[in-house]
Amino acid sequence: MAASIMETVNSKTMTEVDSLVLYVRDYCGFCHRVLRVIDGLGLKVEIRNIWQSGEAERELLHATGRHTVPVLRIMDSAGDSRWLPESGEIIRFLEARHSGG
Ligand SMILES: N[C@@H](CCC(=O)N[C@@H](CS)C(=O)NCC(=O)O)C(=O)O
Repeated sequence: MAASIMETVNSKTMTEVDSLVLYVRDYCGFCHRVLRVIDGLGLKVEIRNIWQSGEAERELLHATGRHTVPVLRIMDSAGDSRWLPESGEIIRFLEARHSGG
């Protein structure tokens, strides 16, 4: 998993990775951990709450087959999405993106 994250970071310039979406729900400590990092780094990330949006829930379920959050969706300029589960991996990705790496 770690290698694939770094592949994502390294194989695309940051301008090619054009949008990030974080799937979360209420009462999720792991989600809050990621949200705090996003806030701290000042990153622009769209938040989709799967308990508040049936559409968001369906998107997540379709992509991952599970309701587990947080999951980061990395959408590139070609319209392709990569889905990154695991709060620790998401935080590493966001920190690498923030540092331009
Ligand atoms: N190892 C995962 C744990 C994520 C996790 O346990 N999320 C909880 C909410 S805090 C969840 O979505 N549980 C419901 C489920 O897995 O269906 C991570 O670090 O992101």
